[in-house]
Amino acid sequence: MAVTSPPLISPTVTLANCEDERIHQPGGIQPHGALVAFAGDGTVLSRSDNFVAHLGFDALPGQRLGVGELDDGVMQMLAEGLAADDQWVDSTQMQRGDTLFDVIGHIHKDVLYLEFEPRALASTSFSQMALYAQRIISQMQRRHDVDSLLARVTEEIRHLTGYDRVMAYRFRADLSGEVIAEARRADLVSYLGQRYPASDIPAQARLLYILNPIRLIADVAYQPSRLVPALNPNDRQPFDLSFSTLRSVSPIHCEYLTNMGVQASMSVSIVVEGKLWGLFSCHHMSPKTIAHPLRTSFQVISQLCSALVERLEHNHTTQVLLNASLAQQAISHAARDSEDLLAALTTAGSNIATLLPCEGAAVCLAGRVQSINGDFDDLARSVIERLYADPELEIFHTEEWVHTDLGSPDTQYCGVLAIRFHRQESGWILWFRREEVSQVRWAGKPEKILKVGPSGPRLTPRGSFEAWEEIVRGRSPAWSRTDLSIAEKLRTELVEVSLTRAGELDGMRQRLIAMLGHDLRNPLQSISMAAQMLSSSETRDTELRRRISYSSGRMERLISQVLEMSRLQSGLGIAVCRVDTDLTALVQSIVEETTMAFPGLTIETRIDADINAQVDPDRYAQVITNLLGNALHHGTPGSPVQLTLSAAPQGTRLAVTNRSETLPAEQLATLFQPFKPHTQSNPRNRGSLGIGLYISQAIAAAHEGRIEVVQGDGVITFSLMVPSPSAHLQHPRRR
Ligand code: BLA
Repeated sequence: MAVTSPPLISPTVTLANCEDERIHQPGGIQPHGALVAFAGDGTVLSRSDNFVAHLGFDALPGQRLGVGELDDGVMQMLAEGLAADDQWVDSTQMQRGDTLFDVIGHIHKDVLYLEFEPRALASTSFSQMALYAQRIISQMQRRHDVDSLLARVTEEIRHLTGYDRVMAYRFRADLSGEVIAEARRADLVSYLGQRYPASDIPAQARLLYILNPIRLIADVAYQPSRLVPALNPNDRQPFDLSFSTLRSVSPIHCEYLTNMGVQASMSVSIVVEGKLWGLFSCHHMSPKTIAHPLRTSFQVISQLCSALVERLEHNHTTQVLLNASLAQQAISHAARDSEDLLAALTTAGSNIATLLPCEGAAVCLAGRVQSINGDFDDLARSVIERLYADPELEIFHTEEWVHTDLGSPDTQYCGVLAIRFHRQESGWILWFRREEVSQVRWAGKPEKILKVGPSGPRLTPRGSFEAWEEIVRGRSPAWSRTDLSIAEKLRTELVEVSLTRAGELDGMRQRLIAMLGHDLRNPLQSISMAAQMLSSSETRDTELRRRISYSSGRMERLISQVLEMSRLQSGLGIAVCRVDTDLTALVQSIVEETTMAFPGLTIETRIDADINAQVDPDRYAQVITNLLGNALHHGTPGSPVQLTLSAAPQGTRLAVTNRSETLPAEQLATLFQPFKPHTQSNPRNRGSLGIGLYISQAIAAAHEGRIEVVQGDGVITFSLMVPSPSAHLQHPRRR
């Protein structure tokens, strides 16, 4: 049956289907050798149309080849192959007339292929070559870094093979690549350091180069020899030449090489951890092949090189991970032992900014932000605000964070790596990297040109490879896989620390409630007895009345604080009902009430007139009472307390200032935490639970505001900031 041959390549290769070119089924081979394909029973399925020209006899489909045609060695190799499985590869030599052929056999998808390559005349003595290869190999093992290893190997490969230019080419994360080592003929311009776009080696080619690490183009101007017949009669498919050494290569790639001024090429893959890490690319300015044994040596060198690169990279990663793990252990210890997680993570020495290469970092927890090595508060808040939207997100990284509203462009931090370690308390760690302006030397402007040719529109390789410089802005150095795994490890660790702490806190709460139940019973009983006495005696004992109302009021506050605390810790949050409130009047009335309740206390006020705001008046009052109460209990006795209320377009600010001893940093850091150990030690505040500020901060947060504390010059100021509902918020909302 007549079979029409498929075209040697797909008829059109366009922008869209460039990666679809079936380079493993080109329908033909390069003509510097000949190919014959056999079925499992030893009969010929197909052969290249130059077979007779090379071998002097034909291999007719359906027939077997005999001893008159192939010599004994090849016949024996063929017989062994036909008896073997799919993994079979072998090679031998055959003399026919004046020509010595390398005969290379392999099986792929049930087809046995024999390829005949005439040996170029002036090939070096192979024993000499073997010695040489051995020398290269022993030299390679002495290299301790990837760059110097590849520099050495490219030199040696050029020596071994005689190509005009030998390059080591490494793929980057975006699959563009870079020439990282080069050995070349003195008169050629250097390509070292040049960048080539990913599309220069399309995906299907990269995939094929992992399977078959070696390919050779003897002369880019070749006319392919077709396989006849073109389809395998057994499955009606074109022959799969993935492992053929003579495979006809993509004409687009030949055009590419021609544009580069190259006439012959060879490349050998560098495969690391199963991935195409890079390749050795060899160019020759005139047609060139190298003999099969030499190619095999090159392949062995390249395989060894791959193994060494893998080992060197692995050693490097191991060292980095080991250092990080020591630093991380120190951080975790500090986090476990400290009362204040935020402080533990940001304290100088072993802090999280030392864990990864970065310019600075920030830790956020429960609405507080602590920056390291700079001021990242606003940036951290804006990042979290955006990440917050995705509840599943646990780790995030980018090299191109865009934040036009923050900072001037020259201090831009484009690199952000963030981990979420505490869901309920919105606990995040962020690392920042500054923009790295890089100059990329592309080999020619990396654009593909769509040309309409005889076979329709298709993508063409660029016509010029003259260096074309691009300034890349707005990107930081990339976060490596190692960086990400260090961050992820810390995240897991901190999630665990947070859970343990939550468990401890829960235990503490249980104990507290038990204690309260016990401790409140006695005063309650005595109050009720006193009240009974009062009513029975009908004495107008004002002192007794005042005591009763003071004690019961305090107990009421304690009880409601405990209830609120328990609500907060169960994640129920603080309920607020915001209404239009005359804040000026509200604050004034609370100041008056407090002054009456504590006659010894002087409150100096500066309350701006006519301030209205959307707040929950009861909750707002609760915060003021708490702040004034703190000033009374912790301030220098007898000194006045200042209270100011002011408004700005962004919102309102209420500040309470009192004289006080300077609080140590550790105490300052834990002020807003519940159950602070130092609360109990203050004789003027005995019986306080130390949860007032914790609740006040939660109330502020429920108003989308916050309480801030500053101290200095013997005074301490707590400010309650409540933003106007329209003001832009730069921090995440608590849920
Ligand atoms: C193949 N492209 C290749 C190969 C290399 C490169 C090394 C392997 C074949 C060989 O050994 O020659 C690219 N060669 C380079 C680069 C350097 C080099 C980057 O020396 C740098 C120094 N190429 C294009 C376009 C397309 C394209 C536009 O520029 C497709 C539309 C395709 N390149 C392409 C294809 C192959 C290829 C299809 C596979 C060739 C084959 O194996 O059949």
